[in-house]
Amino acid sequence: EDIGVVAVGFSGGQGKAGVDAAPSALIESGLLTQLRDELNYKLHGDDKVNAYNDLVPKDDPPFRNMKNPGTVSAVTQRLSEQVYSHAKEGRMVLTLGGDHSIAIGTIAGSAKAIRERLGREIAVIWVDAHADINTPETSDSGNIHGMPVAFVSGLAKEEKPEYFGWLKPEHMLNVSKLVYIGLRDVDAGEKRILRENGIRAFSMFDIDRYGIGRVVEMALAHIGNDTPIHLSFDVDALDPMWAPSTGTPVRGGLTLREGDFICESVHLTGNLVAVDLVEVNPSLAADREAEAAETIRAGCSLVRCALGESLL
Ligand code: DIR
Ligand code: MN
Ligand code: MN
Ligand code: MN
Repeated sequence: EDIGVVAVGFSGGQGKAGVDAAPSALIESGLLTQLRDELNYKLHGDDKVNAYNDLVPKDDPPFRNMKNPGTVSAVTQRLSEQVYSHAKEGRMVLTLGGDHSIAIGTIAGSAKAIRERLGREIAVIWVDAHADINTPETSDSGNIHGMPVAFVSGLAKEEKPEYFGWLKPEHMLNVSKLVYIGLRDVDAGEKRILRENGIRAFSMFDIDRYGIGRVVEMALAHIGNDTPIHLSFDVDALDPMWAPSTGTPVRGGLTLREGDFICESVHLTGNLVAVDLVEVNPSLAADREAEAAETIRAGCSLVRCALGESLL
C-alpha cells in the first residue's frame, strides 16, 4: 500500500511557537521508518519538513478578527495541492502538523481528490477536545486553529482569494458527513453552530456514558458504510496525562487506549483516505524532556494504530 506523507512545520494558526517542530520530532523518533519497515508501506513525499517560509507575507494584519490570515490561507492552499496530488494517485495521505489550522488544507485536498477519483464525498472524523468550528465572528481568540471546520464546511465564507476565498465547492465538506469525538471545551458560539446545523458530536460525557466502543460504532454508523474517511486527530483529545505537550491541554480527556481504539476502528473500516496528526508541541512541557517524549510517543502510537499496526 502507498502513503503520501506531508510534514507541515507550521504554527501560524495559533500563538505558541514550537508546534512547527512536531513533524521533525515525530520523524526523528522513527515513525516513518516503522511505517516503511514494520508495516511495509511504500512512502511517497516528505522525509523533510515543509516550513512554507516563502509563503509568509511581509505584512499580515488581522482581517475579520483573524490572526495571520494571509499566511494561514497561503499555507493551507499550498498544502491542499500537496494532499490532492497524493490522494488523486490513490495514496492514503498522512499529514504531520503543525497546528490544526492546517486541516483547512488537508480536508480541501482530500475532498477534491476523492470527488474526482471516486465521485464521492468524504466524511471527516474530528477527534479533539475542541470543536474548531468558530467563524471569524464567533471566535474570541482570533486563532485560526479554532476555525478550520467552519471554513472547510462553508459555514464561514470569504470571497477574497488571499483569505480563504480559494476554497471552492469541490474542496468542501458536507456537515452531515462530519462527526466529532472527544469534545469537552466548546465555546458558546460553537455550541450554537453545532446545534443549528445538526452536527453529530460525541463528547467525553458520551464516552463515559456509552463507552468508547459504542461511541465509535455510532460515529461510524452516522457517516455510513463505505464512505471514504478523513481522520483529523488533535493530540489534545487525549488527556494531558498522555499528551501534556500541546498548546491548549484540557483535563478529563481520552486515555491513550481510547485514542488508539478510535484509530484502530477507523483502520478496520478499510475506508481511510487521510490522517492528520496535529498540535503536538514538544517545547511546551513542564519537564521538557519527559513530557515532550511522552506526547511524541502517544502521537506515533495513534498514527501506527490508524495504519493497522496493533491489529492481529
Ligand atoms: C478556542 C480554542 N475554541 C479558540 N481552540 C482550540 O481559540 O477558538 N483548538 N484550542 O484546538
Ligand atoms: Mn483542534
Ligand atoms: Mn484541540
Ligand atoms: Mn490493514
